Amino acid sequence: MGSLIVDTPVAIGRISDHGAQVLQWQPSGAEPVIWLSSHAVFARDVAIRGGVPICFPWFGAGRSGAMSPAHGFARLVTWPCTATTEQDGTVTVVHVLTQEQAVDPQFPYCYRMTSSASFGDELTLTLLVENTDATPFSFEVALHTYLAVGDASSVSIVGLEGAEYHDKLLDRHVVQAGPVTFDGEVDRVYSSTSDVILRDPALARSVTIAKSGSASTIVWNPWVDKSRAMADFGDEEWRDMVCVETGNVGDRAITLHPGEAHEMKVIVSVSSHRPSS
Ligand code: TA6
Repeated sequence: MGSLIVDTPVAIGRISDHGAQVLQWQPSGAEPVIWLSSHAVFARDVAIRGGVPICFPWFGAGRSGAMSPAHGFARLVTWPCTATTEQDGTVTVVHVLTQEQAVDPQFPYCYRMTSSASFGDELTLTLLVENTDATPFSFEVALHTYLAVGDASSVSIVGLEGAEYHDKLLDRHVVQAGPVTFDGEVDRVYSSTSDVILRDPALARSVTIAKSGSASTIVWNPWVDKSRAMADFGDEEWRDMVCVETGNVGDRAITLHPGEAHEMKVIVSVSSHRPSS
């Protein structure tokens, strides 16, 4: 399970061939922006807890609720790394996955997924899905981004005001009023194409998640009980992270006809509120 380390004057980063999963990103002068559990397990067929897992071809248990493994197979397999380039301190790493490396009877199609991760003063992740089959297929996809925060109970997310979301805990559809804040477990799928900003007063910074090709934003924090129930998640680590995920899930799933492709992109950037020393 190889991984590539990025260390330039512009940024530090790390990406694993396992799932083509970003594990670390820290632009120069900033605290780490991507969170990785200290209890993460690195093994075949195991999802790495943290970073930016790629969920494909379904999200969670899928629209039927019966799909397994959770969040699909793409994050559980080794993706061939096809290119690594560097320009002015920004390093871009490309991985490609096809049915040659990963196939599942629940998704019996020919496909090509190209993941591009650029580690610079911003983190730019691009996911291109191509239908290389002779028949149409539908899929869900998400970049399940774990953001490092100073204290989840004090962060707020702006940009989702007025958006409808499926509250997975209550199994109800609700309209978001005001910023998203956390005083317990949160697990919501928003129908939104908007960029969002996570405000983190404990780290005196804001993290912007700008996106294209995505109609779903998923927000998750497991809080205390669920953190304690997960073996690969520290009991108190819920305070150190918030997931703001970029995807197309549920009724926003994508259908591609033969030869068609869909691109989803997210650009993560950080701005400090500390008075300049
Ligand atoms: O993105 C939120 C979510 O779907 C939650 O329901 C929770 O299951 C989380 O993903 C983590 O899923 P995982 O399979 O990585 O443990």
